[in-house]
Amino acid sequence: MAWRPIGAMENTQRFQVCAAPALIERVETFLLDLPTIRPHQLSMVTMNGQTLMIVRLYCSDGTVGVGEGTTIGGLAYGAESPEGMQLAIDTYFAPLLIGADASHVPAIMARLNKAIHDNRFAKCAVETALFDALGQRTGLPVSQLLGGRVRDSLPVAWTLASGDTAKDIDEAERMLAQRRHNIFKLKIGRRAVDADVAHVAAIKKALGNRGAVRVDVNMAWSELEAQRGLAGLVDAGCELVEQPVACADAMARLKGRFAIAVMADESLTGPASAFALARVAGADVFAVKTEQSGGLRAAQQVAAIADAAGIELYGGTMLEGAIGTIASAHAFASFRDLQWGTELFGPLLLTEEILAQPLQYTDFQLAVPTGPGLGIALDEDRVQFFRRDRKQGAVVAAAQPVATFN
Ligand code: MUC
Ligand code: MG
Repeated sequence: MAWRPIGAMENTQRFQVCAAPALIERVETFLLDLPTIRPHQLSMVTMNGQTLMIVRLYCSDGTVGVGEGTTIGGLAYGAESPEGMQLAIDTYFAPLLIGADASHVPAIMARLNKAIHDNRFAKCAVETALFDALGQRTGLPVSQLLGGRVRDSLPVAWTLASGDTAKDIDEAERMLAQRRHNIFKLKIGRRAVDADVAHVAAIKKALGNRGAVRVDVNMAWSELEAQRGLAGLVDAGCELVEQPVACADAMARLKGRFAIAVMADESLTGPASAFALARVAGADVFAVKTEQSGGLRAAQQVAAIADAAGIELYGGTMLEGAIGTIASAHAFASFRDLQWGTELFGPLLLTEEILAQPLQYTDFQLAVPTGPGLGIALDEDRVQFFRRDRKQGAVVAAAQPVATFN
């Protein structure tokens, strides 16, 4: 596309749009409970559903920005939960947000970071809503507000986590036939190391060169188990192992010992941890997650540290729904390098659609929207239908548990 100067009139209008204050008038939060298409088994929890914490910021210029916070299995994965995020935003974030000029995203985030310790997932949800509103105000997609996109679509891996080898192979075959995914991440770490390695080997043997196979141990192994596990995974044809152990020093000792990439996930809790991990050469690859990083710009900082340290990049997920997934997509689209693609499949794990137009997954890629802000529109009727507060009482009491613990 040829570069053209913006006309004087257009320029003035743009300036006026940005210069006029857009004060945050109201902060709304609510929870959506959505079932998963099948139980999703991780080493520490089995998910039967996902809870999305939605935040909406209503601004005085009429723009409304939306953001999302999710976790995995309530509190099974980290210190924040959807319910906790809602409480934190209503009680502590909202008084700091009301009356602020919503266009000043870094200034608002600096204010939140000064007043509120940690709470990275909730901060990510709020920052997403601020960028969404700013995008609508300026007519720009969030990826442009983050500095500009390097790619318009992102490769998307699928996680095989049914807990059954034959079912996982069938699922992978369906994904390949639909041309939806050809990279597969297997959740392991629940069973004995040898049984897990046999599971991985069977799936890789069935898929051959048609599908790449990676594993996520979610920190379940000791260093000794990891030594045996990594050797077996290499023989099985697995190309990458995600967070085999919890300890960053142990990750560093494992890295480079076997012909398999070692990727950090849980160890990465924002730019400071990324720097610490880079210093001990604790990973070949960073799984950058926007929520775990503390926001979209913090995720960019994690990526910049990786770039500087020669560490490769992967766009991770906290199994976000459509809003969080597309917010991450805008951030990952702005990364200079994304050598290992992404796993932004969260909405596909849920039985219910909450967007007016579903996200576009075609030819193994997710398209990054080009419209203003996040570039998505919610289906308000469906959103209202799945709100937890709408169902309070008998229905909730009879509901399936969202997660079961191992
Ligand atoms: C994780 O640990 O990476 C990402 C994909 C998936 O199935 O679980 C998440 C969490
Ligand atoms: Mg992981």
